[in-house]
Amino acid sequence: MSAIAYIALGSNLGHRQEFLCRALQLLREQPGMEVSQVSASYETEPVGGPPGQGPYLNAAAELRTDLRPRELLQLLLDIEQKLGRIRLQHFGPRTLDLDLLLYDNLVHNEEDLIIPHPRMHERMFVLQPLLEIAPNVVHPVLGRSVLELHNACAAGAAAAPPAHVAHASAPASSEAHGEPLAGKILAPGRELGGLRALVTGSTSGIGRAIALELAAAGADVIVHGRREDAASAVAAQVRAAGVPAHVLCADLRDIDACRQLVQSAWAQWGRLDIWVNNAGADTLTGAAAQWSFARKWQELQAIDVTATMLMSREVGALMKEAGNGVILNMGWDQADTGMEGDSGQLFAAAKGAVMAFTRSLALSLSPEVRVNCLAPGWIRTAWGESASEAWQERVRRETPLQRWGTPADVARCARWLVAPAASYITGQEIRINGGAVRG
Ligand code: PH2
Ligand code: MG
Ligand code: MG
Repeated sequence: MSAIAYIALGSNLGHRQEFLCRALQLLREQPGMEVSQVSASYETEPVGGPPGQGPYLNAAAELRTDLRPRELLQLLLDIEQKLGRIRLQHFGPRTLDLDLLLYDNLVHNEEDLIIPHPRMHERMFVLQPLLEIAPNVVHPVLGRSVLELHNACAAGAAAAPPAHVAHASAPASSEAHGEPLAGKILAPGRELGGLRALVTGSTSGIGRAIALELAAAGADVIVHGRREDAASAVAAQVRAAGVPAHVLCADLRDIDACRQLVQSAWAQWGRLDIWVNNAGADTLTGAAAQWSFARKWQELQAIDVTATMLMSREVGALMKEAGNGVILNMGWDQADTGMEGDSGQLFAAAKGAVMAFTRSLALSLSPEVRVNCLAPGWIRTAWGESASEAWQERVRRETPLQRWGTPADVARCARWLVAPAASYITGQEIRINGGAVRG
């Protein structure tokens, strides 16, 4: 018979998110174990331990398991060992800490295994992530829900310690017990903290907005473009958000360059969690506006379609093997309904292919990797800036929200779709078009 257990994950050494992801992956590989929910990761202030240690990344997970409590504890210890945690110093910095918080309604009190975890109710770094996945679960000793415990802890009114642990040996630490806001959340808006992302075509427009939005959410970002100078300027803006950035240049019309980009990006940080296929051919502005229909199509097919497919497959296979990842593609809101004129024909063919590809790739890469597609409508980028008054009028007329979209409108949606908050969303298209309903 399967039990529901909740665990806390923490890391404050090395690439913290990677340790949390790898621990979850090892749990998923365990027979008789399902990792049924995972919270976002929270950057938290270290509680106790030696001075000068860096902030923790904390998360919580829900497990459905056939393992008995002791077997589960042993598995958690084995995974900590495997991922290199060395218990040198009590409460000292660690690459990975896995704590068993709750196991059904079990109350268990032995020196080396206390359930519920004796300090869970006084630690924001446990309660905040747990709140996301188990707000209504009741603490079997305190008789209060996780939501109630969280609110009490946030208000600084830590609940009385559970009766069954009152006599348990206290940890030899400098931690002040019952200290309000123990392990407070340092950066609540950084739901992508520790995740590594690459955004193709992120030197301008929608791609740049997405790169900066992911950085604002805490992700490390690789900026890709064709030109080093433009990419470096965006990378500097990414770093200004307080996260690492890197630049990779590649001409995506070259299929070898596509593969090379994925491999270099993966090697850069040892893995990638988020890949955004934003790059697209601009056939509307500059010299390209005068190209023949056939030449425009060649360019769109190479960059929007072929590069997206090849890179998604390449990075998707690596992500699937690593056990997690998110891919986001760029479609177009009028691909399904059609739009008159050369551009309508060209974009419908290119972006319709990307949207159809997205659905099949999502099926191929499930359940480890999520694949979705944004379908922007009239977004004011380079072309929108210079479009004629007639176009400006048409955009207003066609758009219930009566304005152009902005790159930031698209980027905010991208930020949500790649985050753990969207963990049940795959194979979907989201139109970001101010409400236009066509067809
Ligand atoms: N774990 C500890 C000690 N202190 N502080 C934070 N913020 N997060 C933790 O996971 C943590 C801690 C001992 O396990
Ligand atoms: Mg701990
Ligand atoms: Mg522990």
